[in-house]
Amino acid sequence: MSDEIDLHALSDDELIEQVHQDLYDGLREEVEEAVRIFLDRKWAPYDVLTKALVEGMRIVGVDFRDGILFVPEVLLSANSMKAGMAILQPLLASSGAPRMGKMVIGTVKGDIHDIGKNLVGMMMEGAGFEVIDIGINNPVENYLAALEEHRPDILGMSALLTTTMPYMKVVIDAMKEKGIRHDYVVLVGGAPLNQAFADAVGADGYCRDAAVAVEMAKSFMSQRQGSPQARGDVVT
Ligand code: B1M
Repeated sequence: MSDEIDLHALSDDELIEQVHQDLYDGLREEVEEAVRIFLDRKWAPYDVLTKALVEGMRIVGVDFRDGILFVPEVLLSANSMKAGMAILQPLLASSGAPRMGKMVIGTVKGDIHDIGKNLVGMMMEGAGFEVIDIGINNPVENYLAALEEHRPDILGMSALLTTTMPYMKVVIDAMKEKGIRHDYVVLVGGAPLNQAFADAVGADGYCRDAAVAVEMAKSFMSQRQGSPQARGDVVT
């Protein structure tokens, strides 16, 4: 039982193992305490995020897949993960990086998974992007409205289910129909996606994880800044 363990007394490696266990058991307060201990030990927030929280959730995912864990248990794990992420969020988001651009991001219709999307948002903010998060379960109308309202450089879409990922094409096709597809860089991500899928739906890039999303967004922004559109030239 985790409440019999003094988390402060554990070595770094033991504490990592313990966070994985506490995430698995959905013990929110213990996860929060461990995150604070790592920060007190001068761990980089990104390392706490990836080695403790993301890896812990990966383990939960394996047992969810194998029918060992069920939705109510996984929800507790997810909430514990979110609580840990909330502590890291201001640290990851306030890197003091120069303003890079703007991104609208949301999870597609039918899909309520948001941990990965939130993580991408945090990392993008940390890299200097302004992020407008439109949440989960977004129909195409929400994406189009957010693009019109916020005029971002990048649209990010997240999907975690094989049944919801095809909806990304619905959004991209709607952008084409409105003649606005090329006004935005479209980046997609989520566990079941891959590069071939991103190509097939007409996205500009597939992001395996949040770090790739940041790198890709930066690279597209530097291409855009050198483009005729960015310089205000007339494009024929
Ligand atoms: Co669900 N779930 N879930 N789930 N869930 C998966 C996705 C699943 C793979 C589990 C499994 O079977 N192994 C499986 C999908 C199978 C499939 O489609 N092939 C599944 C299922 C089946 C379901 C339900 C249908 C279960 C049911 O009801 N019977 C149901 C569907 C609900 C719905 O959406 N309509 C469901 C529900 C849930 C919970 C509510 C319990 C909970 C979500 C809580 C929440 O998000 N608030 C949940 C969870 C937690 C998971 C797993 C275990 C973990 C997902 C996660 O948060 N990972 C997941 C297993 C798995 O993925 N292996 C699973 C951690 C996160 C950091 O990673 O989200 O991959 P990830 O994000 C990464 C990258 O993918 C990428 O960067 C992120 C950070 O590095 N990325 C982007 C993601 N989005 C991006 C967007 C970008 C760029 C990069 O834009 C630019």
